[in-house]
Amino acid sequence: MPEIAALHALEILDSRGRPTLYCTCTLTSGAVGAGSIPSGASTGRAEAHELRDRDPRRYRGLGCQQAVHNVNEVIMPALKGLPCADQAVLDAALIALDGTPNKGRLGANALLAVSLAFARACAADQRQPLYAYFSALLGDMPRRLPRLTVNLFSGGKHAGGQVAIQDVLLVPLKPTSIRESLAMLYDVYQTAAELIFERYGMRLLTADEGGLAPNFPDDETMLRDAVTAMERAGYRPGEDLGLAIDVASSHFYADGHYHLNGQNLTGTEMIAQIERWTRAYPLISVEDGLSEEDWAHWTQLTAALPSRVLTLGDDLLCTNPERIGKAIRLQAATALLLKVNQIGTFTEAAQAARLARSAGWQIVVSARSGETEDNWLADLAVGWHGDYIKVGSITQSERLAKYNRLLMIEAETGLSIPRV
Ligand code: 2PG
Ligand code: MG
Repeated sequence: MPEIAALHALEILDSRGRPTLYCTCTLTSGAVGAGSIPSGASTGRAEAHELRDRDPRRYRGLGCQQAVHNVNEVIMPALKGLPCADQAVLDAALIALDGTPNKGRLGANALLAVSLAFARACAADQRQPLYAYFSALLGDMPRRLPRLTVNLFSGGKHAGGQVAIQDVLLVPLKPTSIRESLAMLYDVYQTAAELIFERYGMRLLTADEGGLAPNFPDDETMLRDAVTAMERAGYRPGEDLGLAIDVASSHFYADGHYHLNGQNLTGTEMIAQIERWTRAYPLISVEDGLSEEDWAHWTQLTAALPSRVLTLGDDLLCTNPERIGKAIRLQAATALLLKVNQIGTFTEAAQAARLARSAGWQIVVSARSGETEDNWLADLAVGWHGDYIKVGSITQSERLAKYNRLLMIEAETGLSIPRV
């Protein structure tokens, strides 16, 4: 049974230059694991608490020194020597030590950094790849590779709000390998960059996750330009490639209305708008089409969308088993966006994944807009048989680290992406 010999956290910087945590875990067997954790910008209100120092003189309040202190001075002494039969025992100890419903005392960032470093140390101890360790947490074996969903255009909180919709993503439908998917995506991304230069005079300047972010005149133009880029690159929209959108509408919802392109839409009007988009464009998934507390309309949206289109909950669900349970009861979604740092430990995220599967939902394993060069998300998506993975654009090393890891897993396992 592994025992923790040492835990050590360090404040490092993420892809936006903001502090985050890197943590190392050493087991008494000598096995060592380490990892770093991401951070969101368009966060859901129900997310577990990310502990920041709030000292405006340092990193504008975003420092993580307190969270580092919590790992090194609170969690380490409490867990040192604790026999950890498995991930569930470790995570339960972390949750008990924190003692709050939202990880508000020690910080979800402190807890997840430890949960991740321990997972890597156990995988090393058992001499297995991280994806195999993750799949064992679900009592399963890796079976498939996830389909890629890759940011093409960005707006909202990831691009200074020039349009309301946060992300338009490309989804390769034909390829059954990561290798072919990436080659296709590169083609379309570069074609789109040329198109954007031609139409908006904007060079290849990118948003937080590498999406192109010109001054689109309105939201729908993002969808239209995405289809044009696909066609110009020689692909058939809806056959070779589809589209996904992260509407992130909690962030433009106020006073019971959706403030989209100068209009004030009611929930019913917003649903009609989205439904129209799904008919006009090759959409396969709509994430956060409605605000995080607009539960009644979510049920109507799920009923209104054609079955080929996922009603995907991010801010709505926050990878939180209680909220997922409620959404299942209300038939308010058909897919879970899984972000481990929204809940804080791998054990709770696994519970969220199991629950989603039990309802027949699909799972999209997702990165955050603030990422590091760590690549554990690729292992997680394979280990938990994510139907999709969402990492950002095909640019910037913190994104490519995950695609490159998927390429390595693909070569090592011979697994493929199931045909649509
Ligand atoms: C999202 C994510 C990733 P953030 O909204 O789905 O795109 O953004 O990490 O900023 O919450
Ligand atoms: Mg989202």
